[in-house]
Amino acid sequence: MLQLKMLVLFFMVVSSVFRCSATADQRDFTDAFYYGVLPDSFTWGVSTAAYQIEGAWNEDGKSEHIWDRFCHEGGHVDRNHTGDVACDSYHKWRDDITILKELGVKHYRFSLSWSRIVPDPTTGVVNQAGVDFYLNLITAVKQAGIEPLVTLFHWDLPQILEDNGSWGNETIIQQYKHYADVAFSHFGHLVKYWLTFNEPWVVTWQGYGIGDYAPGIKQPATLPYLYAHNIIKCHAQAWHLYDTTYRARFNGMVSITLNTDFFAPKNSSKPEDVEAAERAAQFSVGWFAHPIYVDGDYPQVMKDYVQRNSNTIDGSSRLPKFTVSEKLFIKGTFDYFGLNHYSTSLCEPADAAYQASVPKGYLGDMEVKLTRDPKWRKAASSYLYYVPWGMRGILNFIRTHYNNTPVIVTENGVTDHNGTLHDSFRIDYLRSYMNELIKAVLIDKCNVIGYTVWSIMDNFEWARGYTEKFGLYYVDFDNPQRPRVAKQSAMFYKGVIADRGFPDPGIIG
Ligand code: GBH
Repeated sequence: MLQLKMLVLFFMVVSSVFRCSATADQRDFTDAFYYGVLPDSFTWGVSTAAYQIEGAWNEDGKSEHIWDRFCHEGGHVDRNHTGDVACDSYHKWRDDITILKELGVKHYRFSLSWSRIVPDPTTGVVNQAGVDFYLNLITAVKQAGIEPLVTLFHWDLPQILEDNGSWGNETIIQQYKHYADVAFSHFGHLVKYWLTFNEPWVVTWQGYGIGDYAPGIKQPATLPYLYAHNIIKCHAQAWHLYDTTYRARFNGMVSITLNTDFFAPKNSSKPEDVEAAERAAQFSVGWFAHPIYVDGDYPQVMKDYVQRNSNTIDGSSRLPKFTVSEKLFIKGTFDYFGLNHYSTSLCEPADAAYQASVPKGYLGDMEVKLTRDPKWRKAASSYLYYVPWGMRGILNFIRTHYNNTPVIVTENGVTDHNGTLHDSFRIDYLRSYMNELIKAVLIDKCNVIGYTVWSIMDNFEWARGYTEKFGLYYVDFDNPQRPRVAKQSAMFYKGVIADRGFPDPGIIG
């Protein structure tokens, strides 16, 4: 018995030593609150996306898209909620302008719905009502003194394209380019910041790998890689189109927004954990960022690991290859780096039990066991652990891996279930994440030029319906008027914007 106790004690001591060393370099990212302000040129904003706020799913010539279908099918979304009405921004966009002005933001990020503008991309006919809706919105945003930051594609693929072979059918590249052309030609004179895609990782992995997002397809070994390949080509086409045809006239910036956790080694004194963290990052953000920001091709470690896990008869890899001319075409197709960041994961090499627990394919190919520290605070969303130092970590990752490209954080925010107006946890989250961003800029010299809160108001949170709320403003989804009501966090963020960050209280006034 005594021996057993000694053994237990021994393991406790050993594991506590490991814990200390595990957080050694993470402690660099957890130092005290830092007072500092950002330059006037830094842009502060809020974010939304078409399907999450607009409603009017079948009005004025809009066609059905994959999220309409997914929601209407039933069985995919909590409580079978849909975006049929959502915040009704299609009709109430003037109310959105009112709260944007109230917050004092410098930019407003929203997305265009392909299905409104080109309802049938196989014919390419433009729907004037869809163009007019966005022209009114963009004009009003500009008149309010706010810069629109426009996402071309935030997940709402026209259903007809899904039925036509989805992102696997190469004709989608010309169809996407045509849609981008329509958007640039109609709105380009008013828009300074463009994004081609929101989170291709989520589109391909959650849509076609694990299938918890529309269209709900579960092919984790093949489709994410095949579809990502064409999405990258679509992105490059749109960027070149802007570069050759519109840049001289409009002088805007075109990029893509990538979502990523910060990937930290579980134990930073173990080289294999450090390596696992790098590999996880290359499989996540690097999958898209390496071709676009580095050399036109996937990260070498990703090519190696997918190859060795492919086990194909002919020895080929499940990861497709770019031709030499495609690489040249893709490399450098950016004007800034769009980053959506919410949380952090801990990394170590995958063991057999972990490999057996994940779907064979993308996740298994990575060979990294991803975990969360149980001590971290959790938001209402299952993936959203509150790890402020991860913001500083991921911004430094981008600085060192992508040549300190200018970054706009295009999303960051936190959830609850009830949408309380007294959202002190959201103030705490945003305050500490923004503070880490300010440290990254002022101490580490990361080239961050903008920050955007997800979201200005509670909205349709995809497979979670209206059960998880991210808003700075509360929306009552039982009230047909959908009034927008400021939470405490809205007034907090307004203050941060007015102060340009966190001025040292010693020098206020
Ligand atoms: C963003 O996605 C979206 O752009 C936005 O529309 C959305 O409303 C917002 O964030 C809040 O969710 O490892 O299987 O648990 C966030 C992207 C979604 C990526 C959840 C990670 C968890 C995948 N994240 N996902 S899983």
